[in-house]
Amino acid sequence: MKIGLIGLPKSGKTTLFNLLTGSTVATARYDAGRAELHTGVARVPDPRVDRLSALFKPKKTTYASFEVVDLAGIAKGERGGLETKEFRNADALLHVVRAFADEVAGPPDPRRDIVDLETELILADLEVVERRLERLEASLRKQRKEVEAKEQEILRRLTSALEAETPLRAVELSSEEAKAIRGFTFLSEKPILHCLNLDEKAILDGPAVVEKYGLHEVAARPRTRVGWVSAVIETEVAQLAGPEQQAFLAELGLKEPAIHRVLSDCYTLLGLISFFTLGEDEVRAWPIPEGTRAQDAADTVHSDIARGFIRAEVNSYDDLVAVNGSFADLRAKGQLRLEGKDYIVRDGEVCHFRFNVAKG
Ligand SMILES: Nc1nc2c(ncn2[C@@H]2O[C@H](COP(=O)(O)OP(=O)(O)O)[C@@H](O)[C@H]2O)c(=O)[nH]1
Ligand SMILES: [Mg+2]
Repeated sequence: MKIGLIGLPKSGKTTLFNLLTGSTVATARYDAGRAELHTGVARVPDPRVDRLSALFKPKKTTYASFEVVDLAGIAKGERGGLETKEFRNADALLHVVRAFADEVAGPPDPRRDIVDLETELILADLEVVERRLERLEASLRKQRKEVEAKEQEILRRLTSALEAETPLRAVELSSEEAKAIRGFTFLSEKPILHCLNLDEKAILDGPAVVEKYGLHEVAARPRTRVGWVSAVIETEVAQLAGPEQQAFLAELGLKEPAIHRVLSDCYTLLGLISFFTLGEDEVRAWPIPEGTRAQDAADTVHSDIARGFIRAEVNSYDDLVAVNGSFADLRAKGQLRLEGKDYIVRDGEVCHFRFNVAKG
């Protein structure tokens, strides 16, 4: 899974990238801020993983993670920059929106910046659709092919949506239609998190950004979330640990680092849930799309386990914690279930896969 950071130059993308991935890429106060491309891995904090790790004391603890790409800033009318394959390959977009005053760019206007970015995404998609429609028309004039006629029909629908300034993520498509257009990797189809980057002095406005900046309509759109962070102060928070960090957070009026929420927002936006595997070697959270079958969940661990899948031993996180990690107790209480390959794994379940590896 891959998240693409997007937004105007100087909105705080690289600052947020460093926070998300624990990197230390230089942020740009004065340069053009455009010739950049960094990738890193963000760990998704999960108190359940911490608890399981404390119970089972494995050699290694692995959190769910996703890849983050920090790209060049995209200013209004600069959608050429959206053509990079990193944008196209992203599973979701994290739009960093400046909500702090900047001496050059002036007072912030998050609503304007959100509308402008969405417009760029929509126009970029419209160009792709129109180009394809021209070719389809030419081809259909020569010879009518059913597949192409069908594609033309779908693309015409998309054109009217885009012309009405509706992002494609808000257009309802059948799974067949969605499949037919997947290859285009439309930008306005990707789920998006508009993350307002607040001035450190305004951090307590965080929970009220939707009201303060008039973003109700934006927040209500499908596969769209509005969140917030104050990237510079969060960088200071991240440099502290334990009681010192707690004390600093309390001083700021925060319960936990805001970046934790940004990470779980991204996770939710991607439609991901976690299942856990436990062992002496490793306690690990695995991200899977909601609605994943047990055999496909096994495949994220190892393709051999999926191929030789027999059964999954499944229990809930809560049940396991309630008996302090004793599988004997779980079994005695009938809370350890055996499930087949089509079982739909739910968030927070612990899975142990039984499999055999066929020879030959
Ligand atoms: N006051 C304030 N300044 C910020 C914040 N986040 C980023 N900046 C500043 O904005 C400038 C540009 O940040 P950078 O992360 O390089 O932006 P990018 O061009 O979007 O990658 C830097 O000087 C940052 O210190 C913030 O939350 N508050
Ligand atoms: Mg940058």
